[in-house]
Amino acid sequence: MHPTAAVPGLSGPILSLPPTFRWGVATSAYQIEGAVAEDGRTPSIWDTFCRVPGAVADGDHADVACDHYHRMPQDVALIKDLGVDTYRFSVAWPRVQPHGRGPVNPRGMAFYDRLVDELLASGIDPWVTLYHWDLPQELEDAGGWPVRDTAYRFADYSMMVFDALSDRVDTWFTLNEPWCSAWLGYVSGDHAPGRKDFAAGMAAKHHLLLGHGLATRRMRAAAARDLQFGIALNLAAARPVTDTDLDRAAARRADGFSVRIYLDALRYGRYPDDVLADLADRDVTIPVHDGDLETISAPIDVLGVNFYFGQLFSGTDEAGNTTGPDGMPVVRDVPQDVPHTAMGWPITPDRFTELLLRLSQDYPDLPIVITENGAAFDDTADSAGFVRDEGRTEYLVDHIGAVALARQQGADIRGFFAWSLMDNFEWGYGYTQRFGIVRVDYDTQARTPKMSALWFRDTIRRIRER
Ligand code: IFM
Repeated sequence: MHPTAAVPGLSGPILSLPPTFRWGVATSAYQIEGAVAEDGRTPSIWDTFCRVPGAVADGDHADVACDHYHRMPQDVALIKDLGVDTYRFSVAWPRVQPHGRGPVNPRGMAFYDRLVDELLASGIDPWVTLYHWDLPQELEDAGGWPVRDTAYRFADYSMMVFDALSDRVDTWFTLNEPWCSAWLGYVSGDHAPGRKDFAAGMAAKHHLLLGHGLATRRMRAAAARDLQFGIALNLAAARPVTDTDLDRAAARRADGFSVRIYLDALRYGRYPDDVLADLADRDVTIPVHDGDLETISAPIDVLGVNFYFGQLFSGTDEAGNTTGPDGMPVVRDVPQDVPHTAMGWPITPDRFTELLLRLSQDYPDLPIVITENGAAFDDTADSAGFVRDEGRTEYLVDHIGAVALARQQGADIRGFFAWSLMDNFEWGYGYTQRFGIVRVDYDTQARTPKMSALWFRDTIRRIRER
């Protein structure tokens, strides 16, 4: 840790967080591991997508990324130095079950076995995410998430990991941000596998949730001790830009496709009527079989909330049209006059509090953990590699404060995980965006905690000591 960096003090609502509050850092396999062709790993959809010209900024890929696969013990030591109690990582499906079906790959699984042991030996709780977007390419070749069988393949794979690690891992998240897998992967085509097919995206969404339900049921039934199961969702905080009927309808549609289509299914075993009606207007139906929604709504113990920004929606485009080129109602994300991160994302901590309170009201009796929150900024490192990342630090101060405010108003929020432990491969943005609280020098693979990491460490310590 940089010894001399002056970091902002601790004040405001953050001080109300209890000493028992859980603190962690999060990563995902494809974004940090590298070693994409080692020990029997096969290509995932992201390995393939990265080779598509123009798909990823600068033609980047994650063949090496942060080289975490080879530097894992040092990275665990880094996590320990941050003083967090938990590390949330994901398992690479093509590493542990290279063909997406069939037997376990013992060499791939051994990596996660060692990681879990290293974490526990360092006093850090391992929290596993089973799927953070790296579908084995062979399963995509067989149709990917739009195909029902993929849900069953996911449940089998989940059990494989569960059998290997559940003697030591207490908390299991099935999917990370299924909205991204379905929408960015199959509707907009911005993420792997890069398809642009609305109906396929809706089928993918349903099969992702079905896979979650199948895996959750099977893991819970097999659990030999008390474990926690959950899912991590990126939830839009959608508000109309004005109070007109048109803008309110646009916000309702955005909310329906990003929040309620997931949480109504997961909590109440139903898809919202208004979303089904919107889909019917497009001649799209969700391929629901008898019993699917019951499976999807298998009880969970924790909701992971990933939050980055809130949005304002308008029902008219910039020219004033109310229907788009596809003949569908306009749902326009309106630029906001607030500071933005390097991703161009508006900084809206108040919307975080608003979202958390809304979740507690609409989906009560479900403990929440903030499984991701953080920001990319254009970092400048000094000659020692230290980054005085005031913007990121301020972002964390404001967003952890927003969480504390929601808690004070009754939301049951149990922990906060910074995204991300270290700079990493930011999907379509390649290495152009840095989300880490620890800097990675990609030439040398040196890791240097930034000012935000020091602030995070000091905050955790002070809250625990109170
Ligand atoms: O880097 C991603 C992560 O993989 C999923 N949630 C959002 C982060 C920032 O874009």
